[in-house]
Amino acid sequence: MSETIFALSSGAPPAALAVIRISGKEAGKALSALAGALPEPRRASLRTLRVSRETVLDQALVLWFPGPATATGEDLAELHLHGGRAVVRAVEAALAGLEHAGEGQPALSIRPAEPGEFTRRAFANGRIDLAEAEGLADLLSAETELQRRAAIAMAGGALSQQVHAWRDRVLGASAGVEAVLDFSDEDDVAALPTSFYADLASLAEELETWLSRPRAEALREGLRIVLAGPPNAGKSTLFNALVEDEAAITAPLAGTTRDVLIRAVALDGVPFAFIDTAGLRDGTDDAIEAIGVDRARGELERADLVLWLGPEGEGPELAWEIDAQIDREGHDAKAHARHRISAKTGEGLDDLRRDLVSHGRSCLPRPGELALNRRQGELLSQALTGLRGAGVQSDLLILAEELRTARVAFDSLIGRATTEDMLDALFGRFCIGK
Ligand SMILES: Nc1nc2c(ncn2[C@@H]2O[C@H](COP(=O)(O)OP(=O)(O)OP(=O)(O)O)[C@@H](O)[C@H]2O)c(=O)[nH]1
Ligand SMILES: [Mg+2]
Repeated sequence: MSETIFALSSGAPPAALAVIRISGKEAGKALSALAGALPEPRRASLRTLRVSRETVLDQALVLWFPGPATATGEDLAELHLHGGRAVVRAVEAALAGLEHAGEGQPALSIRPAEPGEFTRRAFANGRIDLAEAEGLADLLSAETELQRRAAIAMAGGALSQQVHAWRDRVLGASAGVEAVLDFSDEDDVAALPTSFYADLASLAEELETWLSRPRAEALREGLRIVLAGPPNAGKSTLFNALVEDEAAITAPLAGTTRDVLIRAVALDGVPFAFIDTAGLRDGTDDAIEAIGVDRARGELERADLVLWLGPEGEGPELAWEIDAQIDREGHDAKAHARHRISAKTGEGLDDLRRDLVSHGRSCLPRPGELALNRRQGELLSQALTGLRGAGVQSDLLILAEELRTARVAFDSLIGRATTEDMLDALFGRFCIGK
């Protein structure tokens, strides 16, 4: 942790500008080794960067942020370079070279940063908590407007504030229990406040509401829409129409699709993952097709929604009944289809898309609404279990223990109690330079 790190924090060169960040105890020394005397803090200054008196690297805007009130909580420097590949490479090489003593320059403890290492330091130094770091990771990978809005709320600490508030309520309840336990040694008969159990119940209800909301993963990965039905139902043709690409092979041959094909598409800013599957049929003597059918069944189980193109009423529960290929002569119409479409002529497709978008909006977090990810959801469930246990407990020692469980879960949620594995997994999601 004591080493100073550096990395390109802007996108891949070439570009107009490239930003290299340097963070750590020796960031100031590294900056002045290249740019001369340290500039005024938090003010952009134009400098000539050099590795030696003769060798000019670039003309750059440099910024100096002395810690600890910085993004990482450490001394931090930024070099805004011309964004050419060779420029970036030369400056990176010069920074890496500072590891060795040079012309009147002692060796520095400096190295290239690992993925997410700047953010990890921000977390280690208490600049952001875990929920905020997760929000930041989502923000950087956000591709749709809905994802961006949810991530920005999380990164801004909205969930963290909520968790702190819940944690304080649990602490208050614990203090009440401790007080009674302390008094019980004396003659005075102490009791829990009259509203004690009602307060716990209302907190538990609040957590339940949060847990019942749509989860962040659906937002991140898109709503899983599986196209299913027997061979030749027209699944791949509809899939291609929905993803607007000839991604899947279609043919009059039954059993054309064997593998599972997934395409992520945003419709009206709502993220979907459309999934084409092998036609469902039993007793095929083609071993590969049989594997495809197994996979298709697996996808049905994981689907958020199934579009059923097979015989009416034979699809999974809650599947949307789709009457496909309605343009075909002698087409046998379904009696109660949610949509009648022809992927060939395009008939009915706009209605289907609109329906998907409005359904998607209803099962994804609403714009700006905080969505829990799996980790956060699990911890909140643990907290809820503790609270529910406490809510029916009259033995004060056990009650205190249940409340402690809830508190520990809240602590883990915001990262007061974490494991290295978990941190590796989270910060590994970031790119280098973040
Ligand atoms: N006229 C008409 N033909 C269609 C339509 N949709 C699909 N087809 C044709 O029906 C045949 C089967 O279509 P696919 O999309 O490959 O069917 P599938 O359900 O993916 O079939 P498998 O992959 O074998 O399970 C192809 O020849 C398509 O061109 C449609 O809306 N109208
Ligand atoms: Mg197919």
